[in-house]
Amino acid sequence: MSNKLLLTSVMRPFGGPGEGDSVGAELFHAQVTRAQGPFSLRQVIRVWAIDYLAENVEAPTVTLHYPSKKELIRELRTGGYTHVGINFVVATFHKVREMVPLIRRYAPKAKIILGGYGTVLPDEVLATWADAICREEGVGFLRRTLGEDVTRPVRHPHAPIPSVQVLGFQLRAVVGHVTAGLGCSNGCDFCCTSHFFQQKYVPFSKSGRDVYESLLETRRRAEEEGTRMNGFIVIDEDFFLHRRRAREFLDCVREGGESLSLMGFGSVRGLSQFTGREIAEMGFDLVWNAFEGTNAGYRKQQGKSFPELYSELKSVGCGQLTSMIIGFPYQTEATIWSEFEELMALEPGLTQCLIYFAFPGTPFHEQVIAEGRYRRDFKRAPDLRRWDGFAMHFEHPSFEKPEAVEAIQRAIYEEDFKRLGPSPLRLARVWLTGYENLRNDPNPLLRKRAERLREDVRSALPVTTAAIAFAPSDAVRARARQLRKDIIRLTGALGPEDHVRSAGAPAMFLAARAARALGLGQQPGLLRTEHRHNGRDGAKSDEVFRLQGGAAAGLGRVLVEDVAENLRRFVAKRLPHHGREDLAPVTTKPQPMPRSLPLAPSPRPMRACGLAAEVEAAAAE
Ligand code: B12
Ligand code: SF4
Repeated sequence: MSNKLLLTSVMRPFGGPGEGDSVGAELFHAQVTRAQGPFSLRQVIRVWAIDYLAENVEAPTVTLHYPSKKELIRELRTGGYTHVGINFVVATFHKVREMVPLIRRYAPKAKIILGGYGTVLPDEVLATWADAICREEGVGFLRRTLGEDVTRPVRHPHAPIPSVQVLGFQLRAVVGHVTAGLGCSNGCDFCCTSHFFQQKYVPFSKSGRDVYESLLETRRRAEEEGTRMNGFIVIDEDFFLHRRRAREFLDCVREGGESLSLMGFGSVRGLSQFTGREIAEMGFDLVWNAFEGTNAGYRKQQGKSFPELYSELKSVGCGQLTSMIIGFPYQTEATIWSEFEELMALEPGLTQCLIYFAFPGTPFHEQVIAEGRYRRDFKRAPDLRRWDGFAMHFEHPSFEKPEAVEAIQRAIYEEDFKRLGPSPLRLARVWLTGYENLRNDPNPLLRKRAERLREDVRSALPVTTAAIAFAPSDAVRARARQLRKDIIRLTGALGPEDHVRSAGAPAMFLAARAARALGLGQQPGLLRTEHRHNGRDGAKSDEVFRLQGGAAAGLGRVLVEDVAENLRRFVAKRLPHHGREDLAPVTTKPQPMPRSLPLAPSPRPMRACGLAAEVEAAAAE
């Protein structure tokens, strides 16, 4: 029988009882701008892992990004699949345990393959839920598993996501994506992806030209399909660390003469190898940079000082998403707040604060087990749903109650918002500075950048009106007023469209607040793509707006699903809820990164709880 492959993310809905409220399909809203209410940036991110896999095997393949249980069952029933691959992380392993019995029931002949960073869990926890486990670069693994040619080069898929939605306003443009490589050689003690690949870097793009041309190629395809692509995300743990490749990329951009708009990840160590102007020429408007903690002592923090680096980047219109970690053993409450002050002085456009925690396979995991530092309840039955950076798993020398760290984390997000305000305006301020400094620059590429930044800045005008009306503090209100004045002063008076949008923004704010409070339209929608199947090869660019859920995913269906889910949660809250499983090997035994588990000839036996879930699935039908 020839192979037919289904690749899927875990199922929606997210945020059910016992699940971390950060565990969803969005980066900004769930983790970064979570305290910013309706000002929060909304952008559902598809699971690029399954896009890379689908693009690079020969078998006909379907991908499902964020299906509901019903949608998954429909696909399994009708698809005739020989293999089903699931991407998951540790915090969504409970969803895998719900999905596997469905696969066994509705596609009983299909082999189940688990992949993604959830596979750092040991075989004794995972093996009964899978026929194969991929703990390496997945394209090679999947080709081997399907008996395909493993020597073909890896191709980048056309896998755009919707552009960011602000106050419910969705620009009809998409953002392109390229993963330049996996893993990282910096080897920070807690870092799952670095140790997943044994601190080695696995490049998908060996040259800067490949990165550049892949970006242009995905945009060309979007344009051919009649959709505007107004920026790109480059996934690579530390793009700038690969100096030769990044420099070649810069040469290509210079040669092309067009100002690109990019978001990417860069450590101080990597970024310090380039000047701010070079980073601006490459096209970076936003760089995710790790602040961690002043005394964290990681190699990646070495280079220019934070104030020097940030002011250099801001002066050319490059904003920062700055991530901080709390819960390091050296930190007391006072240390955390003084480090937070340093971070606030940098005025990042976006701030993320996570609690220090340990994934299996990392040196930090080994260390906390050796020191017996896991909290008692985590030793007995760890709640993997909270392996999300928003729960304190350890005893800490300076905090009698570990939960106190979680309270500080909440306070940090709130304080960040109260002081610096909505992120769209913080970023607009940086882009305005870039516009002001570069509009008469002798370098034509940077002058083009200035013009592009001017457009972005003007699109923030409506947000200033909403912020003046609904700011979390007087300081933020004053910032919003000043920004509005400066935008008008530097980029020109409001046109009729600006007036209409600015007048409508407070109403959009209230509508977004109500939808959130009622739990309506907050889940992602299903994106289904077909490859080498039914004459299709991937989704059309404008189909990706469905990911944003709400009206884009079919308002009637979304409302029915949301109301049913709200009711289910209302009932579930009133029932005793445990949610912890006996998964003690995760917190009691050191786990060096286990190896991949190839396909076994016959299915592995299901555990009792798997069968119970199967019965439940049948009942739910
Ligand atoms: C983009 C991203 C997201 C996006 C998209 C989610 C997604 N599932 O892709 C969003 C913002 C939604 C997200 C959310 C979360 N994320 Co996230 N995310 C990432 C990020 C930055 C990039 C992932 C990516 O797209 N890489 C590019 C693709 C091409 O590579 P890849 O994923 O590594 O896939 C390759 C292999 O791993 C393998 N593979 C992967 N899946 C499969 C499946 C099969 C069947 C096979 C055979 C192989 C295979 O093959 C691929 C090709 O080689 C990574 C960090 C990183 N740099 O990898 C974190 C990361 C995956 N996220 C992480 C976490 C913790 C989360 C959250 C729990 C955070 C939170 N606080 O809520 C949520 C969970 C959400 C959810 N529903 O699962 C952790 C996972 C750690 C772990 N061991 O569990 C990571 C590693 C970050 C970190 N360093 O801690 N995330
Ligand atoms: S620099 Fe970032 S990606 Fe690299 S090892 Fe450290 S935490 Fe991981």
